[in-house]
Amino acid sequence: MKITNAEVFLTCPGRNFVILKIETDQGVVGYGDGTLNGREKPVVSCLQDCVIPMLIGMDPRRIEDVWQLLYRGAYWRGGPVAMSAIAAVDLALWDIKGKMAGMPVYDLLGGRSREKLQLYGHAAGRDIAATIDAVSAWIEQGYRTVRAQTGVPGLNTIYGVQSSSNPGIGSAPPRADLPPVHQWDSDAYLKVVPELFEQLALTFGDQARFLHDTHHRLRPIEAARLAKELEPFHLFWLEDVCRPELAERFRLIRSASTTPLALGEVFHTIQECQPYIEEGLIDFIRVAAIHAGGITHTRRIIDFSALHDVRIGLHGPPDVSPIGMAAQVHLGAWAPNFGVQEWAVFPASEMDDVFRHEHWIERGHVIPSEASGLGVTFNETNAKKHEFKRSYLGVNRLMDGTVWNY
Ligand code: KDG
Ligand code: MG
Repeated sequence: MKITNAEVFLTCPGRNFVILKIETDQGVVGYGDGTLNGREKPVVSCLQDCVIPMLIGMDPRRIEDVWQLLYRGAYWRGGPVAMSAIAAVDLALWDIKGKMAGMPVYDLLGGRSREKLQLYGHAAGRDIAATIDAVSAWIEQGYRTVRAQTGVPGLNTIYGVQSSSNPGIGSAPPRADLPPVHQWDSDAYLKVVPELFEQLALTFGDQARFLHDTHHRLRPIEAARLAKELEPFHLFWLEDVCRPELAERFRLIRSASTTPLALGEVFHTIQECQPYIEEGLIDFIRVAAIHAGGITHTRRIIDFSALHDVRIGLHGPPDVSPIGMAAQVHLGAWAPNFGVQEWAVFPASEMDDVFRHEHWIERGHVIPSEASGLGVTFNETNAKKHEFKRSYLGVNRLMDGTVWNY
């Protein structure tokens, strides 16, 4: 069996996505996702200029060999662009294998460990009262795990708030084609977050467990203080309290409290995850299959995490396409150490013209389907109608103008 052709689709049905199609001489076709938010075109180039020429003529059944060739055989290993490109190939090959076997991918991984996967949704508001309203809406839909973010007095913009329930709070870019600029002040933030979770605990009691994403903005000593102050509210997790480059600085945060910690959405390899998992510095690993080398490599990270009693909460923002999300549904259906799955609600109705998935959502859970492969159909004709629009993640600046972690 041979790969005969591969084609990249850069489509924007409301958001930009990089989708790879792999064709075979037996007529079976697979689709993968290699979307890298704000850096989509470098992945397209990596696929078209470096990866696809190597794939043609290879046996698509040899997923491991293809993976090793693209990773180990490249000399320049790792990094977001290459690992997203490898992920696109890997997902397409698992899709092909599943379609050939007439089985869903989770069956190829070892079968389902559960009937349904618990999801969490994003609740956000300009202030605490608005966040409480947004949380209520999720609980009414049956969600029992909800991410809660709130506006911070004194800051006109903050991560996580502008993109969901309160579009008005987001910042305008200096020019429409440049990244939006956000403000950051750790003191103001640290004042409001414990207040948010106190109010949530008073309002909702045991009806839901809450998560919160600091998006890498605190210093370790500030992060330790936050984790400690949130301890009484028993969060499901506190996410990305600091940039993860220096694992040893997490010891301070870990030793300060029992608030569960999650991190890893910016990791691409098992080696980056290793110190956090091995030393028990986190409770949940957050890699995205489409940024961490696909199903093949993410499965290794999951197995390694299970060995160290770390659960998975794979990254599932709206910049992971329905194909990437389906891959995570299969991984989560199989993983013995599944924790929760982040679930983005895609705002654009054009999304349905392009992607149709077989899994379905019921009362805060995703139910995996029995469809073969990844279980997502991709409408190429419609995808071509939605042209790529350059867009950026935000840029963060301290109140004096200094660039800070986004
Ligand atoms: O592209 C970056 C986003 O995916 C990220 O900002 C979302 O932090 C995020 C999350 O937890 O969903
Ligand atoms: Mg995050």
